[in-house]
Amino acid sequence: MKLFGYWRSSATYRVRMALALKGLDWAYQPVNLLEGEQREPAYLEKNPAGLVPALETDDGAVITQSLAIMEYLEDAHPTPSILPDDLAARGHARAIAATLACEAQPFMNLRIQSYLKKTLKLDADAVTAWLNRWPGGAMAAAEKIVAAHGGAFCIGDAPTIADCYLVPQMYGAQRFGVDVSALPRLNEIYDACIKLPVFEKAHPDNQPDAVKGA
Ligand SMILES: N[C@@H](CCC(=O)N[C@@H](CS)C(=O)NCC(=O)O)C(=O)O
Repeated sequence: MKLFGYWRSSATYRVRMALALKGLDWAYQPVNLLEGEQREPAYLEKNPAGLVPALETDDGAVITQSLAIMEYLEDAHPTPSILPDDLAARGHARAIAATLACEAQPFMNLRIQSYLKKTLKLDADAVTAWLNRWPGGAMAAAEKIVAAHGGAFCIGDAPTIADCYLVPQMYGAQRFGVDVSALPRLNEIYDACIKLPVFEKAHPDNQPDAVKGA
């Protein structure tokens, strides 16, 4: 399997975490977002949306969208599962993943940030307020789901797909100045996850294209 991604991309980080939980080997093909490589014709053939990640399977299929990649990994390699056993808990885990994927992260994406700053000419304070309103609001909703259904991790006492979405979202929130101080459960689980050896290789700083001090 080959993962097309970028070291600091939260969506790529999610997939690296799922691959780690499943103990799968994968090759890495960096796509430099700051150089615009995601918009080059060769990459657009793989992912017409011009976004990372994309996963090329051993059969040569290319799957895009982190949620679809996660479901592919779960179907192709069911054990160990990244979903809870209980059906309602599965639903909650997927709800956290979707809340962060659909309602939080898109507002932090490079092209959206670039539009806010360069086209709409919002200053730094206005951008920070925007980020706290939208991703911050979605993260507050995720906090409530976790408070109702979580344990040592987002759902239950083992990491699931929900944690694969939470950790990169918290990492991105710290980078972009989203105030997460009022989200105690998300902070606890983030701290627990980043200490787990299984996730070490997935961390942005440990990718071959990581830029030190960036
Ligand atoms: N919904 C997509 C989001 C992917 C996404 O937003 N990728 C970002 C990096 S985290 C990207 O490639 N941005 C490039 C750009 O904005 O030009 C997924 O979950 O895979």
